[in-house]
Amino acid sequence: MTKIIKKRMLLFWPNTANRGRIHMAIPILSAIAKMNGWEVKYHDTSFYQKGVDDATFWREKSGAFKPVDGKHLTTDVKPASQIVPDFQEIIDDFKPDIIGISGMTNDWQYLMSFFPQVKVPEDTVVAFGGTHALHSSAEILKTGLVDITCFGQVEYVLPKILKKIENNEPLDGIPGTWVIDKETGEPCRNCVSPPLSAEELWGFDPDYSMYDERYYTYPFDGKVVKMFWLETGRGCPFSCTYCEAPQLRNLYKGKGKYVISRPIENIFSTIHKLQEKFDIDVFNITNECFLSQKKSWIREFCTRWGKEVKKSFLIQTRVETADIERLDLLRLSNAPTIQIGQGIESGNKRILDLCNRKMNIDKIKASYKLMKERGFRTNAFYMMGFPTETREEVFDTIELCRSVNSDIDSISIFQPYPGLPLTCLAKDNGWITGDEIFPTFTEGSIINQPSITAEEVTKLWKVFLLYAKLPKKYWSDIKKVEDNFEENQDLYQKLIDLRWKIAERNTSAEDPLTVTKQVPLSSC
Ligand code: B12
Ligand code: SF4
Repeated sequence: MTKIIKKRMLLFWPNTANRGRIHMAIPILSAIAKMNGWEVKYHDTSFYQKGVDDATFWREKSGAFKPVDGKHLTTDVKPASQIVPDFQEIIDDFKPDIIGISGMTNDWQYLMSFFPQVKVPEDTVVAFGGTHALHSSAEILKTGLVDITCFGQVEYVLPKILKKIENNEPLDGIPGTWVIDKETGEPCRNCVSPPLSAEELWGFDPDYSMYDERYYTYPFDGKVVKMFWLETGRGCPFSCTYCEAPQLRNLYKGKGKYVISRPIENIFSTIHKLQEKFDIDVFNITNECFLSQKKSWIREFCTRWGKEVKKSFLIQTRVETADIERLDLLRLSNAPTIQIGQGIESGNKRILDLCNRKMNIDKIKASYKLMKERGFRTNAFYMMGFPTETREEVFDTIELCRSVNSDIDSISIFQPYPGLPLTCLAKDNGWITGDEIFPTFTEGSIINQPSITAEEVTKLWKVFLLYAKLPKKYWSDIKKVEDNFEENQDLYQKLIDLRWKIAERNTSAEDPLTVTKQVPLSSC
């Protein structure tokens, strides 16, 4: 019997964090479905107990984020045992024709801890998309729990999937997807979908109607602010060996442009609608390398921001793009605070080369000096626990972190995600099996290598910022905490408190959210 299609889509995000966040892809998927006449419902696991302290907790505890009074944390959290019954109830009540799930690798692994217990009706399509589908679609389909996966740009793919469901047609043959081949019973990859132009990708406003303030209340510089993630471009022109961005770009190699800036008009149309509803304080801009975009685009974006938005914003970029001319273009935005984050990753030349960073340590130092002189708030991203890395090399990174002295620092433990060049290095040497469950960047290492053990990396991560921020006379105390973390909690807390006292003395008393340090502008 032919199924009667009610055109209902349930979107689901197995969020591994113990807090809400605006997901970049969900509002896009929702808008596309609604534009195609579908009814949409959204559900996620943000407010269920995970049993694991999440990244925000650890970043506060380890001295990376200035502690705030806890108001940003959601207290109304349901027990983990409610995840399956709640999800089941939504499916039974809403009766979706399709369940669309988005996930990175961690999200997928978490999903597998409860999704097999959820009873999905035989005729409901389960679609999975997001980073994990890029390289692991065959494994995903082999679980028998997913009917179709999507890799690359969904803006082309989703309307085609929905149309096939409406017409009760089989889901095979859609570019940008994997399905199980009916004849062989094996996962089958279709060709990549044609790359879309900026106008096609952002030809509509994402749908944020599913979010309440729990999703955008965030700690920022010791305060609680309304922070919203905003996409202003997609793709990165660089090829670091620990990152998936090059894989996405290579997907479209020879077929068209993947590194692409969002049309300015569309960005501001979205911002104005967002401000009417949410009145955001800080925009966290998602663009892998903001200042690598064309100068004319940056100038127009910042000029309009200065006239129409005037709110604080955060960007990420690379050392080689943060030159005086581009930094001064940012000033056109009249933003109270502009935070610039750069991936530094390592203070050791061998490790930087292993990561294919093509970066010079003196230039990194000069770049942070320049950004500070010109009044920007800085964030520096470091990583540790790379394959072949030694303790001495991690200490080169600690020394660089001391001398860069960024306003905030994010230290992450390298995770060997599927398909990355550095993952192959670890696997080829037998330091991972490839079947491990991935911790977050703040939980621990899973690489069992001779140069530094996983346990040593995890212990050193917890005190990295103490080594980097405190005078060296405290290093023997820090080593005590490193060697026996559990039994030295009081000492740890004292050292963390001291870290913030020293930071206060080193920085100005000005409120970074309301005061912009005035710096002379060059000739832009
Ligand atoms: C921005 C970003 C973040 C932001 C997220 C901002 C936000 N509010 O969503 C922040 C900083 C919070 C973040 C956190 C993390 N991130 Co991150 N992040 C990125 C980044 C740079 C861009 C992702 C993005 O939003 N792109 C824009 C959206 C629109 O694109 P998209 O997600 O690819 O979705 C498209 C398609 O995949 C598809 N699609 C997506 N979902 C679905 C679902 C269905 C059903 C369908 C059909 C299609 C579909 O449609 C979308 C539109 O075309 C990527 C690198 C990259 N270039 O992808 C890393 C990346 C995704 N992050 C990564 C990781 C590991 C993390 C962390 C887990 C790190 C950690 N702390 O341990 C955390 C997650 C913490 C958590 N659980 O909340 C890894 C993932 C690796 C992997 N194999 O899983 C990446 C790839 C970076 C890397 N290391 O290479 N991240
Ligand atoms: S510059 Fe950043 S986004 Fe680009 S490849 Fe390197 S780590 Fe990934």
